[in-house]
Amino acid sequence: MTAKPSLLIIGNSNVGKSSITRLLLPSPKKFKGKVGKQPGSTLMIKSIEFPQMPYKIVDLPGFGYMNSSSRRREEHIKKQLVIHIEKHHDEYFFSLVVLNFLRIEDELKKYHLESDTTIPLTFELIKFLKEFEIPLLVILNKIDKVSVFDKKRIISLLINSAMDYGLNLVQLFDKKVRNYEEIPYLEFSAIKRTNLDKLKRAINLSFQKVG
Ligand SMILES: Nc1nc2c(ncn2[C@@H]2O[C@H](COP(=O)(O)OP(=O)(O)OP(=O)(O)O)[C@@H](O)[C@H]2O)c(=O)[nH]1
Ligand SMILES: [Mg+2]
Repeated sequence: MTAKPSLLIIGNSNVGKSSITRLLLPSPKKFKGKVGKQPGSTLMIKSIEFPQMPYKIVDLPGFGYMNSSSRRREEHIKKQLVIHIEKHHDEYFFSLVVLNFLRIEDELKKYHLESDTTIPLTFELIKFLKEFEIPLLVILNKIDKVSVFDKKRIISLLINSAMDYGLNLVQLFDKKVRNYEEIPYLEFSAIKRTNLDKLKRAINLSFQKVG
């Protein structure tokens, strides 16, 4: 491989993708990030590259919530993400599926617990990345905003729901030997930098496998 491999950062709008991207850069000050969501339906996918960084980062624009974008546009954005990944999956050595901790419960309620015909987007995304054999880490971001009690409850709910879709979520670095079928997750806070060391370690381990 001549070009640098890429790290994919994917998730809904406002979950903290750009904040996490910033934490991974050698000189975050040079990174302007994306200023808000463009109301247009064109999806800008652009990678971030630094000479000191052995990989590129693709911080995908978030596909949003119904109130901020129309359903049709959202479908359009999703379709473009799918096309992008289908076309570029070879370039990705690792992906971070970022979730906003505060929204997990609502998503599961709406699309899993109270509906038999839908699949939560998070699980759809995980299955999709797995299909293309892109290793992934689920980041449960904004952990600073929940109590220890809620944290445990929501994580259990997430793990149990994922199981219903054949997805086996396990805490990152919980076990020595990791089965390919297991999907690691990491409690995280971009604001407090909680578990940033673990995140970097996971990325580096994955990078070493391709480098
Ligand atoms: N409390 C808390 N807030 C966070 C955390 N991470 C990000 N935020 C805030 O969440 C908001 C959205 O963060 P971004 O990094 O812009 O989110 P994004 O996923 O890149 O959003 P889009 O580009 O619109 O898809 C900002 O106000 C951040 O400061 C976190 O760990 N804890
Ligand atoms: Mg962003």
